[in-house]
Amino acid sequence: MASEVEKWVEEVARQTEPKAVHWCDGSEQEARRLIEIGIKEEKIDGKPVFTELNHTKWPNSYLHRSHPSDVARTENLTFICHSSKETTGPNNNWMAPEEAKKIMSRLSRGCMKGRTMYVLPFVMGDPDSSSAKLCVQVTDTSYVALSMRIMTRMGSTALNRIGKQSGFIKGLHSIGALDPARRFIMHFPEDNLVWSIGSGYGGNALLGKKCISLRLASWMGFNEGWLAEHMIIIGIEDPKGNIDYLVAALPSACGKTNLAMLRSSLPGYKVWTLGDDIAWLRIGEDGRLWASNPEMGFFGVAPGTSPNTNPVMVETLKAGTFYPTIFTNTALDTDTSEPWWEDLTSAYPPHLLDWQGNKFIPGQNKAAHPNSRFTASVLQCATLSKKFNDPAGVPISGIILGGRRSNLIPLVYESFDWQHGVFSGAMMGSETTAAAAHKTGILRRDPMAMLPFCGYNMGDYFSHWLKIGKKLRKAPKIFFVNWFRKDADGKFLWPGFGENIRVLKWIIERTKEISGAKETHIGLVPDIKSFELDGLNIPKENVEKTFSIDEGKWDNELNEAESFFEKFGPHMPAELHEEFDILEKKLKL
Ligand code: SAT
Ligand code: MN
Repeated sequence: MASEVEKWVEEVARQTEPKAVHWCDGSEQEARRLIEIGIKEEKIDGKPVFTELNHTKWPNSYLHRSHPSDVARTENLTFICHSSKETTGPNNNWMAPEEAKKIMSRLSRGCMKGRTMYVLPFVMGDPDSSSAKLCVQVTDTSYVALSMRIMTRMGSTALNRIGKQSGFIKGLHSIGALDPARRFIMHFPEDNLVWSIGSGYGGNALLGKKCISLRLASWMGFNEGWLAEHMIIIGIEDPKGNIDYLVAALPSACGKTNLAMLRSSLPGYKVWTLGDDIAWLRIGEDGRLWASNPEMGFFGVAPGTSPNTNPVMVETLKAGTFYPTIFTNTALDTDTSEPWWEDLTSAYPPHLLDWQGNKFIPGQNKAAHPNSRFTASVLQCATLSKKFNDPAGVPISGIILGGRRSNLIPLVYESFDWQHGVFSGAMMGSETTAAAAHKTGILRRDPMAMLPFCGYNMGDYFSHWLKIGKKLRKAPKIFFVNWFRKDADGKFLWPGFGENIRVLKWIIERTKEISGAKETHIGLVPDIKSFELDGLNIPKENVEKTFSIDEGKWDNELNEAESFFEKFGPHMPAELHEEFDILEKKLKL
């Protein structure tokens, strides 16, 4: 008898009409074949899917150029299709499930004609962990199939586990006509289904990423008592060899990957990497919060990644072996067949093709697309934590939330308690980046860096955070960071990158109550005496400036937060309104 998966795959094939169906086993041989297909056979918009790069300098790496209209997540075409609009909330685009399915069925009819449908069975999370989720995605492009093999635990092991059971998470993806007018990324939380058509790019197409691990998983977490968050997971080793674990949420393209692989400027301190994008957080039997990364790969922003800003990532990208490394929409050095992007080297190589494959002329445009990406396995990362594959995850001492703010928000501060931390996270704002297709540099509220990824009403999401806090017997402290504060001349006040270890050190010491802090209206900022300044080559006054609170300038922040909170009406927990009133009173005194 056909299993549940086989039946579903058959049904999808009947609808999409591929020329062949290939069940992926995740083997190296299969990956080689996918690459060959992408180089020699499959075409997207008349162009090959992969170009081979210089394997001496960048082993097993390939360049992919996506359609020029398809270079970032498209939030306006992303929908949550729950039967209740109210449950979906004003933070999501909503469509009734029946209507959405009608549209998607129409767009999907025969959409894989002439193409191969790849069936990708995968597990999100360690297969031996009770929190792992079994998933199957179908796709009609070798780029997505190969990328999913890097990004998830994909192949026969997953398929065996899925076996004949029902209840696996389904992802149906087709690049369709690659036409923005016929592009949708639809989520059906009640059916455990993501249906995406018309885009081959990143978060729109690698469905294990934002669609499953955040939008669907956040809803599952709400119902099952855990949290799916847009967070990195890191271990900080001190000179004595103690390791403390932190999670940190930052919006896309705000330095999460750099923080996840930070090379410390302080002697004796080391950062161990467990994840650079997504964390699933559960309450352990010991009453602490435990984190694990459901993914297996990095899908990071290339521009700005350099031997100075993130040497570990550059080394990771050059360590392609069993898993290939894919570059998407970077430039190409035609003399050496190497990938290139802004800041990788200080000068432009003499002969470059830009991200669209045209001759690059400096000064006219960007060589690499600002949201160009790399895809690489975590197993290539020299700083990968030994705990990465621990089914239990790691116990968390502190939660960091942050955004990109040119002014107002201090380099680091600590919330007074869990409820105050959730409130401060709920009113968090960030300037938009190129990770999504919209105008960049606009300030928008982005609570917990989850605005584009919370799969249900964000008012209920805040209540869920409060509830989790009450259940934790030893709740981690909640901190806020902002690496991006500028001075009056528009220059960054804080050097960032490897120096961020000083902020992490203060945070860890605060979780152990061994470093000092000063109380302000918004939270606790470092007491300069307990902040590590040794060897830092910026004046102490500048550091103090990064901690400063301009109490007179918070009017706009309060107004924006107030109207943001209002959107959620009765779903907004009363506790956060109370916190708002307290802060407003303090700031207006
Ligand atoms: O395009 S993705 O959503 O996968 C990456 C990101 O925006 O963080
Ligand atoms: Mn992300």
